[in-house]
Amino acid sequence: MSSKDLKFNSKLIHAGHYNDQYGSATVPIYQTSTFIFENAEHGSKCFAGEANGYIYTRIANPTTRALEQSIAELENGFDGIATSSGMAAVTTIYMALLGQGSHIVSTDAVYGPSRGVMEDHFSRFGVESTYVKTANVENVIKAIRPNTKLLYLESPANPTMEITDIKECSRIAHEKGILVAVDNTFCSPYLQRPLDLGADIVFHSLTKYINGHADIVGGAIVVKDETVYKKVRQMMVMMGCCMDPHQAYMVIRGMKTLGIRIDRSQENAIKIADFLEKHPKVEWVKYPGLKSHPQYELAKKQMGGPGSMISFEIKGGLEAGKILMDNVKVAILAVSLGGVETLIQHPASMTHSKMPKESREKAGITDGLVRFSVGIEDVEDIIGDLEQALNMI
Ligand code: LCS
Repeated sequence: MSSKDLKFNSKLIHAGHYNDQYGSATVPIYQTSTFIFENAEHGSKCFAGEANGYIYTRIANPTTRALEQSIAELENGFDGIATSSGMAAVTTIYMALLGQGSHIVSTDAVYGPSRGVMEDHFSRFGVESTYVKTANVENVIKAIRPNTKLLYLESPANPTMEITDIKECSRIAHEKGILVAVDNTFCSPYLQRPLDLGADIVFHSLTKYINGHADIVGGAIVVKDETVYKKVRQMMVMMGCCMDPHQAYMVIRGMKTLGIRIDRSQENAIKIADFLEKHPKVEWVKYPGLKSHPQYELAKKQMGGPGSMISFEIKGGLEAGKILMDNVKVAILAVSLGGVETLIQHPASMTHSKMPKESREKAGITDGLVRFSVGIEDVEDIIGDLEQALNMI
């Protein structure tokens, strides 16, 4: 039976399996930089693409290929490309699809550096960019120019939790011949599959849910169409931001439990969001599973579940937020997200601190916003921890 016929959790276990000569039950780590050719003729044929065979690990490696193929299968794409980090995935997409005189339209509240590298660096090479609230489709329509080549969406957005209608945005972009790329880091393919909704490219910081154990950084891109895939893959190889085989092994291992980890952290997050929303010291909570979320209905339609990322603000703004962050004992005060451990951080002074204050405020990243990545601990412990820290305010 092909793993393509299996359901999602079974695919996590069986997709992309590499059959080695010893019958290894797991994907072996091919920790090599280069591969031996059978003879000179075989070497030249490998380079010409006329023979099967690995050449050099920056180009491809069996361990990394196993990961790429399994993520491609989970996202229902043509094929995958693993990268050294999530940011390497982001910059590879920009480099492959944009150039001097071209324009990108993007969600304003994206992960800080995904926007920073465009506004501070790609702009030096003549790439134009417009950042809007893509949660309102009208803003996307208005931002499109004749030279727009890419619509870049992050949904839910980091850290505002705003949701963009991927299906409708893809329809609009395709009418104008614009490609659509979606950062699916907050959901993973377990909760959202952008290619099925019409997007052309989906990508991840594997550092987060897919690996899930806060022990590696990594990225992946999955492309729907073969021609675009080849363009993006070639760019990754040229930029040299390949994933190391050991890193790929760690992700393959972590990924097996993606479904059960998300089920558990999401179950916790639903209870925590409810607790926070009812707490007298909390000003507001943004969580796609709460009826108060502005795109609650869209989230229900587009995502398989609300996930386990929560943003909230304490009454008293940043000063009160700092007391909370300094007093939690179960939650860890650290950036990153999507791991088995609960993390708390402050975007305005941490992950999004390089973003100009004005852009931050326009994007809804207020100084008082606290971001909470819910882990798989016992929910009573996380709520008890929040309760005692909130009592310190
Ligand atoms: N996309 C999203 C949505 C992210 O949250 C991150 C990292 C990246 C891309 C980049 O991935 P990386 O290169 O770090 O693997 N987000 C982080 C965050 O919110 N806190 O620390 C890193």
